[in-house]
Amino acid sequence: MTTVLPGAQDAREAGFEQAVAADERIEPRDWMPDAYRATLVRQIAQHAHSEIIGMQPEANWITRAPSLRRKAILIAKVQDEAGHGLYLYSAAETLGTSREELLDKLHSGRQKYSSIFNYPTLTWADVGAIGWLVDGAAITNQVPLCRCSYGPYARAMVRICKEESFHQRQGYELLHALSNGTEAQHAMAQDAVNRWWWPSLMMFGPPDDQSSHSAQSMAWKIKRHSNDELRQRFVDIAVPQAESLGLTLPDPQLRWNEERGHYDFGPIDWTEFQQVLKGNGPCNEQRITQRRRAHQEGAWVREAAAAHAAKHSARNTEAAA
Ligand code: BYC
Repeated sequence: MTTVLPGAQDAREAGFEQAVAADERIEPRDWMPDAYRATLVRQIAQHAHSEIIGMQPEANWITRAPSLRRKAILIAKVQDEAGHGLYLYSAAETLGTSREELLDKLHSGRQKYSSIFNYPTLTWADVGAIGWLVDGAAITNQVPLCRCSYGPYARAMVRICKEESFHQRQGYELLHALSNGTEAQHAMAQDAVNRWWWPSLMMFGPPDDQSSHSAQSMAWKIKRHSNDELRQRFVDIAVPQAESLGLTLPDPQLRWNEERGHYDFGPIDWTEFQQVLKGNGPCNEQRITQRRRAHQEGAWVREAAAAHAAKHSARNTEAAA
């Protein structure tokens, strides 16, 4: 048992607070408060789960992509999301948890994933709307996480953001092609934007006055901006982009507010958000069932990889001896 000398705990806590205040990174070996660790595990795990569950709605269109070029791009994008999940599970593991434990919590409903992935992808244009709006919202939320106080999470976010930015552009380009195509293609793009706009705004989390974790997470510099600030930033970016796409956003109250220097927008249906979080969204059941099945069917791959690694490690030990 480690004996903590009187005052040592206070000194470690003060060191942590000083490092955060000075914008230094907290690294896995550094002392950190239990609640800071728990908050990071919760957020990083939820983020990792979102990446791998997020593969499902888009993978739905791989076999039906309209051209070889579009198919290759979509396969690469879905594969990138799996990669993001891996970086994030690795970052969470540096906090003393394991990937098995986190996946178990996802599969048993004890940890969440983003609300956005509980909506269906009904047409090919949804692939474009996800890229433009969902990845666009993700980047707006995630770029500040590159400056998060926890080193491994911040570093994982740098690469993720670079890839998300490419994803956002492919979505924009796809929608641009549809919007400027035939009348039916334009209508398909507009319908997808109508369905994805409001759920994308919900991705930023509840309004600030209902966000249970924001104040503490901002004090610890895990989060750098509040949910409402980032949501507003996203709206301000999306409105002119929609105009140049030739598409409208489904909000009659959307208008530029000269005084605030921002776009005003209509009320978000937070009842719908809460319902999706409770498991009652259009696709919650389908997503988690598919995730559990994929995990079960992948058991032999994990076993084979572990056996391969054990064989190599034994060979290396033998060679070293
Ligand atoms: N969905 O106190 P709050 C992506 C929960 S993008 C579900 O504000 P916090 C991708 C929240 O967990 C998506 N749950 O929380 C893109 C908390 O519940 P618990 C993933 C949500 O953590 C394209 C409660 O509501 N991005 O991966 O301070 C393709 C109160 O909220 C949501 C990230 O995860 C939601 N939308 O702020 C593929 C980014 N919003 O835990 C993949 C990292 C809130 O107390 N995460 N809740 O039971 C964050 O930045 C923050 O965690 C959030 C929420 C802004 C999302």
